[in-house]
Amino acid sequence: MSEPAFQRRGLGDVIPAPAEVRPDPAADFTIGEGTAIRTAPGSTEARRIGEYLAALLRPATGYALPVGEDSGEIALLLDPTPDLDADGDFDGAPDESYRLEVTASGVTVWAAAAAGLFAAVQTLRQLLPAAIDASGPQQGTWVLPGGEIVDRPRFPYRGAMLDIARHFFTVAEIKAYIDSLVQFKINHLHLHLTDDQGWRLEIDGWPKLTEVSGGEGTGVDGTGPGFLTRADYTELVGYAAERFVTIVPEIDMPGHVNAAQVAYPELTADGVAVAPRTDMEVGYSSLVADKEETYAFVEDVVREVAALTPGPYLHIGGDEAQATTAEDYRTFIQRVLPLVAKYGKRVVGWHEMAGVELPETAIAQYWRIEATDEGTARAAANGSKVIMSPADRTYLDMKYTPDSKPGLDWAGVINVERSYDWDPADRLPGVSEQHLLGVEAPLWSETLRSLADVQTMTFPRLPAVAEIGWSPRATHDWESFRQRLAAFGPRWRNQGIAFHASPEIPWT
Ligand code: TNX
Repeated sequence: MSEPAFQRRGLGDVIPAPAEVRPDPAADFTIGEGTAIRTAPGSTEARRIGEYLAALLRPATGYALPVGEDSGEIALLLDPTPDLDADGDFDGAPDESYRLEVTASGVTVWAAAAAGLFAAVQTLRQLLPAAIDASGPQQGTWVLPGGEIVDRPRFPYRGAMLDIARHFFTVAEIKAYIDSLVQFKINHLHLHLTDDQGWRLEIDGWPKLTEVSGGEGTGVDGTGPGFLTRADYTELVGYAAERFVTIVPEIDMPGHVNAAQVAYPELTADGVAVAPRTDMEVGYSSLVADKEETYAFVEDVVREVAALTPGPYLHIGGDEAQATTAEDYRTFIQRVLPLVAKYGKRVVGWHEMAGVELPETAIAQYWRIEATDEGTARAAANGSKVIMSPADRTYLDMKYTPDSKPGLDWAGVINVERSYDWDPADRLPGVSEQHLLGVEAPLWSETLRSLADVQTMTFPRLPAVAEIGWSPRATHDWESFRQRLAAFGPRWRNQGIAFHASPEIPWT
């Protein structure tokens, strides 16, 4: 009896679209019983990525897929000589470029750095039939389409954000989220750790932040309790790093601080305790700009978060500070910027922060729906980088349609085409390609209650933002994208990832 054939994939059937694709249908390679994985001699990183690839392929193939340095048809090699990175200048970000060649005798990946091998492995996974993502053995032939891919990212920063303040998600849930994101070459996860309804990271010396404001009854409608211990956070940062994801921690200030003020009344103007809040209102709480207690608190938090975070960034929020006067906002931000620098981190803030003069190392994250923003444009002109997260395109918490659930709709409803059909270099006057660090898709959690909710809002829109961040502009094509996206239906089902079956996509 012959084995049932799986649908053969095309070499370009990948999200994000690779920079260069040269198919050679005469050069298909079939992974078989005896296939082995060979990794760059002497590199523990390459070896680890080889094991990661083997672990992805073993369940569905049922093959042993041994990993070693001596022989193997699938080779993951480090080759520092050819600089595959288009301009090589990525703000010190790791080189994620790679070359992948499939011939009748095997697959070879070359990358200058381990991050590129990891990116190539994500491509390789997508080149196999969807059945590869099944959790148990599948009958069929595992054909990889022949030819060559040369690939590199357009922007060094391609992020997602998860709000664990309005609703807490556990370490296991956040790990699952990371695993779902890296398949689309997302390399930053911004964690919104604090807000009016909850404080989700344990801080040395300030135990009530999490004891009181991370406990039972916190979160929107009181349904999202929980917090990360320092050990939890460290575990997450390590898990992310193994997948070439940088965690960007956010402590939102001077607004969005009700939870902190519930725990520590000395952070309010009159020192009187405030009541916990579980509603969805914004813009009513503020740290006090002219009180020294404020800065003692902020310095302790910044020092601790910086010490726990190996990545270069620390996000200080700065959004929706309607309860802070303009003068106090300026005073506050100008006191906090040097604190972040003192503890060795590069500051990121929502673009309201750009209303204050910033050092050029500071990064502004644009989130609103207006067509212009003076502060962001000025910051860009002064050398600051910008992360593009326009709410009407990238906000994963917006509804897909007026009646879809969960979700909000203040920035409009966002279908897949809307999340795909825009370009970050055209979004704001004064902010063009060279000013951009990249793009990020934030997921706020006011209406989310489970990991399935997180996944449903993320997929299939996150892949659109991921492609905008990675793929060359010249590859941008909605018709091609929706066809490529259609193939993810069975992949997500096999992986147990919930998704919204958007009617725009011709799901297979
Ligand atoms: C605006 S975006 C906020 C958040 C809300 C979100 C809901 C931003 C910087 N602030 O406080 O959760 O809208 O979509």
